[in-house]
Amino acid sequence: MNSQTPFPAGLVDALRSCEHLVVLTGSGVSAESGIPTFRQAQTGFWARFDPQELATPQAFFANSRLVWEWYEWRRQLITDAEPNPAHLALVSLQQRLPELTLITQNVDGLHQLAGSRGVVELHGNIQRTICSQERTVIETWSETAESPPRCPNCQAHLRPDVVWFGESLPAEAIDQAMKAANECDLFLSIGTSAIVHPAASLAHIALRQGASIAEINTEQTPLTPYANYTVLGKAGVLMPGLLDLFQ
Ligand code: BJW
Repeated sequence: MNSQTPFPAGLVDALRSCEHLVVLTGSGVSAESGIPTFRQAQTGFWARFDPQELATPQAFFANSRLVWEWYEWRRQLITDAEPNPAHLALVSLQQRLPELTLITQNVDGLHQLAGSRGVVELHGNIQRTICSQERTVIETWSETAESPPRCPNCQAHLRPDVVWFGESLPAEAIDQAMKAANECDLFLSIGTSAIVHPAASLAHIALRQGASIAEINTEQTPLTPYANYTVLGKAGVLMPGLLDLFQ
């Protein structure tokens, strides 16, 4: 451990010498932008619902209005949010390390807003809307008193273009993510509870092919016992500090 910083010297060396870095982010990376993490207690009216029970096709089928309105509420929080120092540090890291693959489970688009390139979105994007039947992206629709609104082509309900439990991830995104995990020499997991698969399996793919694993989180996770380096703390504080050491 370097006495001046929370970062183990080995992590800084691994970052300096790595040829292909994979970064996997979860909702903790956006916490300091004011967006509640997925499993953190929601606020106000939404505090009474379990997010894990709302983010399912079954919930949408049973109560599409409730699920749509939950996403409307979250979409508004995200629209009002700005990238934080962790998002910005990842942009700078990519400028210094072009062989960086940024994979995110987040649906908030804040990495792209910060300026990260080639972001692999595993769980979709809350700002896109699709037809729940045809699965095509719908740009405009008539606002009526009905919620959710209807697809202008087939009248089915519209839904957010996100991946719910039990649904497949976008094939291109998961293929890209698995390829990167198979080829990287350092895998950095930031702000994810590491419990949702297949995203959580990516670090294990990297581990099996010989990559080092590093983790930044405010808490230990199921990945911690496998990680070569774990740094506990807030991503928005730690990531700029890590970047400073990587000059
Ligand atoms: C900070 C911080 C700060 C806070 N700084 N850190 C294998 C084993 C077991 C189960 C399965 C398996 N394979 C598939 C499954 C089933 C299922 C699954 O994984 N279930 C688990 C719950 C066990 N997976 C699926 O269904 C996936 N589909 C699939 O695999 O298809 C094939 C298949 C189907 C059926 C059966 C088998 C196979 C789809 C998963 C889709 C996940 N979708 C969601 C919702 C997206 C839309 C939305 O946002 O509403 O994605 S669920 C939710 O979890 C969301 C997140 O992206 C994802 C991960 O959550 P995340 O980001 O880690 O958030 P939190 O809140 O959990 O953690 C935040 C972390 O940040 C914490 O650790 C904090 O400590 C930390 N933190 N502040 C740093 N400032």
